[in-house]
Amino acid sequence: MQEKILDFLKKKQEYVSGDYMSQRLDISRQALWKHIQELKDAGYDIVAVPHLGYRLISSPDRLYPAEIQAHLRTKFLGKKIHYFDCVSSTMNMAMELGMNGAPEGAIVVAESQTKGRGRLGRSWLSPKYKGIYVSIILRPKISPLAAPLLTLLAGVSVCEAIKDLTGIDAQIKWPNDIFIHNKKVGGILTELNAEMDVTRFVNIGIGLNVNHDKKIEGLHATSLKDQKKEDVSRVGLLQELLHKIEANYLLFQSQGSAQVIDKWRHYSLTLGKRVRIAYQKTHLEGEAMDIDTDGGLLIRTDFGTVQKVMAGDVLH
Ligand code: BT5
Repeated sequence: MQEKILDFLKKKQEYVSGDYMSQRLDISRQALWKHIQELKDAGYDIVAVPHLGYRLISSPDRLYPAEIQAHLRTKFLGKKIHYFDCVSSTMNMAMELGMNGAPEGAIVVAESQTKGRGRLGRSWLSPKYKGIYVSIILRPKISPLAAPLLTLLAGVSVCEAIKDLTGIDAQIKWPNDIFIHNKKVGGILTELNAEMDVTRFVNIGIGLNVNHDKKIEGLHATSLKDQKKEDVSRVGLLQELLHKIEANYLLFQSQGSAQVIDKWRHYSLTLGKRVRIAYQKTHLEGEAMDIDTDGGLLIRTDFGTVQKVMAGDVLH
């Protein structure tokens, strides 16, 4: 009901009479008033003037499903949104939903996380109403070995969405870090549920610093606001991000990984650099030459050999 009321108010952008809305929605004036109060509590600035009715002054920058879906240009991504004000980790929720048969394209969005996580048990700082913390459930018909490609696909989509919405050039540090001017602005965590050579579902978790103020708890990090010197619409960014991920995913499914990898090369911060890669207890040094068709990073070592790494932390 509240979505319908918002619809009326957003379409008109001026006063809408209470009588008109209650008639059209087939509810009493009192029920309408109650819904309006609830919308105000949720952060919508709505004024009421006798004889004129209600008018929406502004909407909060909250990642409410109705706000995200209002102008969402996707076919299936984000059609089902699980929204939380606070959650341990959107990855935990997505894993549970995936196990319980959630459809492809369902997403979990949170305004904050108490146990947001990165790779290898590292944590992801997720202050309230500042960032985007989202997990996307996909059910691709791919071998589990191809799952790293989805991390690259998500990275490309994040850079494209940031560029389109803010004009800022972001780059990807292999495999999953998003950087702006050499500071980390976002990260991607891909988790897989698979059996032998069958992928059941893949959860892509994306964390992005959007309206964080300059200092992010001593990390060498940045946010879009820090870069742009103004607030960025989290709703707008998430809509754009979902749109890009869906487009790249459809491209990947219909034509394979080549185009996504090409785009990745364009955004890469790693290729051509001398790198040191730490994976478990081993280290490898050399020049980051290219990305292989399966998403692995090809390193030319000092001995002239080429080695492929599929996971690890890169030091440029
Ligand atoms: C990542 O891991 O960068 C993946 C982060 C994925 C977070 C999303 S949020 C939605 C979804 N739900 C989750 O619980 N997770 C996903 P990694 O490459 O391991 O980097 C982790 C490191 O980044 C930490 O050890 C910190 O040094 C740094 N870090 C933590 N929070 C940060 C932040 N907000 N901004 C920049 N750097 C951060």
